[in-house]
Amino acid sequence: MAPSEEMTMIEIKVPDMTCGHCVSTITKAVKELDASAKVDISLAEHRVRVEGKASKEDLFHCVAEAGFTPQAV
Ligand SMILES: [Cu+2]
Repeated sequence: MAPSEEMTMIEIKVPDMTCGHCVSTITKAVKELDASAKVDISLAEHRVRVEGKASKEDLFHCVAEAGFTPQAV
């Protein structure tokens, strides 16, 4: 198999993400962590889905640093 960059899909819950401003803050924070990440957020479900190279631990840390409370799904 040819070597390739590993992309993983990580899903977390962020209950204190409550408006469009929170969504843009989190999106920006994740993009700073991994510029190539695909970020898909459902505000209604308080769900953040990230497809990229960051680990779940990195993502939790990043969302917490942005001022939110990440939770495992
Ligand atoms: Cu908000």
